[in-house]
Amino acid sequence: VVGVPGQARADTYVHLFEWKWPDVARECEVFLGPKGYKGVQISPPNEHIPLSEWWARYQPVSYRLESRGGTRSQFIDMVQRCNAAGVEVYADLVINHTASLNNGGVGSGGTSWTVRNHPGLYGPQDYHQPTCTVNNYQNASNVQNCDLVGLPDLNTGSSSVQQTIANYINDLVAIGVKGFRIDASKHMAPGDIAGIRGRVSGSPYIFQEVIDLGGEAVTANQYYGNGDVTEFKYSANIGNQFKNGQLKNLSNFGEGWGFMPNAYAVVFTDNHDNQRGHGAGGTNILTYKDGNLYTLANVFMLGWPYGYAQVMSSYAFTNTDAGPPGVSVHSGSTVNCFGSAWQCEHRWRPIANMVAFRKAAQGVGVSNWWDNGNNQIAFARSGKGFVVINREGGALSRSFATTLPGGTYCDIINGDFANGTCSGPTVVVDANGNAAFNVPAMSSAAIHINAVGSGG
Ligand code: LM2
Ligand code: CA
Repeated sequence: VVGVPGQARADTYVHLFEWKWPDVARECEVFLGPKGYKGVQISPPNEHIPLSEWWARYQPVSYRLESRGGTRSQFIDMVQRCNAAGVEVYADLVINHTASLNNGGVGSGGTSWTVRNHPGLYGPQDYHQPTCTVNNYQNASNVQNCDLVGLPDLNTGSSSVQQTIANYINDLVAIGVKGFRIDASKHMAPGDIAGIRGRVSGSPYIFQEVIDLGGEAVTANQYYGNGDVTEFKYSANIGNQFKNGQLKNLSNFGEGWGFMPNAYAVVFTDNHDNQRGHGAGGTNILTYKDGNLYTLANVFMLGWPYGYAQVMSSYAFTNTDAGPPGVSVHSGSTVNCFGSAWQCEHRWRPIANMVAFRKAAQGVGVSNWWDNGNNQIAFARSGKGFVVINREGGALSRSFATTLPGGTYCDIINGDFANGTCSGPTVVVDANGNAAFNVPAMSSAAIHINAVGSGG
C-alpha cells in the first residue's frame, strides 16, 4: 500500500493557456463546472508588450487588466461566471520583473513605458542594483537578484515594491480571483514572497513556480512556508517512464521517488513552458502530440493520489514561440476543439472523466497494485475506484480484485456516466469485489463508486 490516505489529493485544475476571457467564462459554465474541475489557471491578465509570441504575456508593462486575454470588464465577467459555476480562477502573476523589449514602447492597453520606468508603478530605484545577469544557479543571490533573460529584476525585498505588487493582487482578489500561480518564484527570495503575501487581503490559494530538478542553490523546500510549489520532477519522470521506462516502476510514484511532500506538490505531465522546450524538464516531456500515450499518462496522474493535478490545455504549435490561434474556442454552440487550433486536452474523454474519479477517491490511498513486470499496471483506490493501464502492443484481459462493492460500473474512460446511465461499456464487479477487464493495446479502463448503476 502506498499513499497516505489522509493526504490523498482529490482535485484537479486546468490551465487554459492563452484562452480569451469570454471563452474561459463559457468553458467554466458548460464544461469545467459540470465535470468537476476545481479551478482554471489563466494566462497573465496584466498589460504586456504588444508582440504576438506567447511569451509577450511574461513581459509586464503595467498591472492594468488589459491584455490579449481581454479587457478589464471581460475579466470581471469571467471571474464572476466561473465562480458562479463553482470553478476558481487562478491568475498567473508575473511579479519578478518587468518588460525589456526594445527599450520601451506602448503596451497592450495603451500605456507608454521605457525599461525600468513604468509611470505610476516603478522607477529605476525599484530594481535590484547594480544590475547583473542570472548566470550562476549555484548562487541563490545571483538567481534571485539579477536579471532573468534580460528582464529588469524588481527589488522585491523593498516594502514599496511589495506594496505595489500587493495592490495589483488585491485588485484581483476583490474581483473574485481565488488563487495565484507565482511565475519565476525561484527568482525571488522566499522571504520576499512572504512579504508580498503579508500585504494581501484574505488568504488566496498560491502555488509557486520553482523549477527544482536538483543540483542548484535554490530548492523547492525553501518555499513550503508560503504555500504549494510546482513539482517539475513529476513532469520529467512521468514523461521518462511513459516514453522510455516501464510502468511497473510507478508503484511508489511520488515521495518514494524523492519528490516533495504530497501536501505541497502541484503536478502535471507538461506545462506551457516545457511542452515547447522552455522552462525545464528535458526532452521526454509528454504533450498532446503524443496522442494515446499522453492520455494514458494523464489517466495515471489523475488516478494517483499525489499532488494537486494540473491538466494542460494547449493550442497546436510547431514554432515554439508562436502565439495562440486567432479563432475563438466558442462561437455560438460550436466548440472549436481537437482540430488544427485549440487542442482542449481537458475535454478528451478519459482526462475529463478522471477528474470525477479523483474526487470520488478522495481521502483513500492505493492498494492492490498489480503489474505484469513491464508496461501493464492496475491499482485500486481502496473501496472507491479501480484503474487499469495498458501501455503495450497487445490486449490485457484479466480479472482483478477491485476492492469495490458489487455492481455494474461505467468504464468512464470509454463512456460518460450521466443520470444513472453509461454511454459506453460497463464493468461488472461481483459480490466478492472481482471484475474482469479487457483493455486493448495502448488503452485504459477506470471505474469508481460515483458512476455505478444498480444490479451487478
Ligand atoms: C519562467 N520561469 O521562472 C518561465 O519558465 C520562463 O519560460 C519565462 O520566460 C520566465 N519565467 C519569465 O517569466 C518566458 C519565455 C522566454 C521569454 C520570457 C519573457 O520562456 O523565452 O524571453 O518569457 O518574454 C523572451 C525572449 C528572450 C529575451 C527575453 C527578454 O524569448 O530571448 O531575452 O524575452 O526580451 C533576451
Ligand atoms: Ca528576482
